[in-house]
Amino acid sequence: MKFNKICILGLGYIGLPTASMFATHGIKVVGVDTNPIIIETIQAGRIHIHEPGLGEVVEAAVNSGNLSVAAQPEPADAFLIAVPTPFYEHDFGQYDGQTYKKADMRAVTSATEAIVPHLRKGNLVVLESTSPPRTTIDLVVPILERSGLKAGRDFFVAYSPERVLPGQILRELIENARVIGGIDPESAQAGHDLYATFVKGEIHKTDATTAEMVKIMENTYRDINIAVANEFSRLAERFGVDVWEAIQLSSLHPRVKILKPGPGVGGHCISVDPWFFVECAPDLSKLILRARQVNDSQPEFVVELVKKALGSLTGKKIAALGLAYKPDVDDLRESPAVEVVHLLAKAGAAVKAFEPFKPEAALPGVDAALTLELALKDADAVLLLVDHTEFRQLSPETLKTITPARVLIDTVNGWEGKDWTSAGFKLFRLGVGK
Ligand code: SAJ
Repeated sequence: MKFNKICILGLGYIGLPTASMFATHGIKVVGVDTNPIIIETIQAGRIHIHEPGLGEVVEAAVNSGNLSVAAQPEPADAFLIAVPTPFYEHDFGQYDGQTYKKADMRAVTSATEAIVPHLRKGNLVVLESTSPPRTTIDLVVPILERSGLKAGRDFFVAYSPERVLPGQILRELIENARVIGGIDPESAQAGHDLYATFVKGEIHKTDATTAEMVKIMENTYRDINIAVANEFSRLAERFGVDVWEAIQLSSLHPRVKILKPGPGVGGHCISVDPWFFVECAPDLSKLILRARQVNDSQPEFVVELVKKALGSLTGKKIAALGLAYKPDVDDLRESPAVEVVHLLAKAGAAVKAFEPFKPEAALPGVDAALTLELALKDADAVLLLVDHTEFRQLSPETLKTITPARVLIDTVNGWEGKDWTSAGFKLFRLGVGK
């Protein structure tokens, strides 16, 4: 199948890079977003997210004349839906005495509805947003059929999960293997033909529900593996062991690769997607639920560590370094670092946070400093929450000159291996009971 024009709904971390990829590979792309600020920003040749190399690609796409942006979709050969699927903040499910989070599918629903008036015979519609199993056939197809056309007979529908890692999106979009699940084999083939425009990795065809499940399985697998690492950090403290050393030694085994403990699991993927299984089949997802609970409670474990390091939290001035959900990104969504800051403040500490990738971020309940120096200037303790390169590279000598604090708490093993003691610091590390 040949595609001359496509419409991409949702210009976030996935939609915008994907739109630019198609546009720089010769396809006319209309990028659609409901947020007028995003539309204005891209029209002005700028971007609203931090992702290495993305600014240049978007600029090239806009300059080529192939990428335009709009508030509403318009007729096209294919429509791609890449809108967020978060969970509800205040609406929970209950199963067997346990609380679980529920997917908020309103953005997928309204993006699909917006396509209906423009849907024509022979079109392809692809859902990319991570979604609970069966969303494509149970939610998307019935909405599209309100057009009077029949899915499978008059138009193609597929699900294709994005699997790119924030920080490496552009490379992974091209190189990663891609899974395309069609509601029938013809739809899978149409999806294959679309992505073959720029994907260099293998493209595997399957059915839509398998493709949905593949995506959630990948992130659930990672979540469970991080949960066990976090549980190991708690056990190591109890047993007087350095978890980082124990992980390194365990990972010498040819079939063992333990992930890293830390302040918890954040972002809009791994901390969200496993809930889609729990919500749809709580009776069958008990390990998955438990792993979510372990990772979600890790910020409390960090607060206990800070309390141990400082004796008490009341009135203590703590400089919290990093608010992003992981190193060297500007994304603060579902960030465990933010949760730690909230919990410390609730426990009576005076926390000044600094996030180098978004110093001006205004988050409720977070007192953010505009510079590292301002965060550190009269601190009692320094708490390393994100392993940003900029923080890892701080030397004891430099830190000594910009803060009076002599207590350091490292939750990400970013400061191991430096001689903090000679510089007069006392270093507490997460998962270290020695
Ligand atoms: N984390 C740990 N320990 C680790 C690894 C990660 O605590 O050893 C934490 C991070 O600090 C962060 C969270 O987990 O808070 C998630 O970070 P991540 O780098 O593991 O993953 P994401 O959320 O940035 O991207 C994931 C990726 N999925 C997998 O690796 C299976 C990516 O390929 C997906 O495309 C993305 O989710 C997504 O969009 O679903």
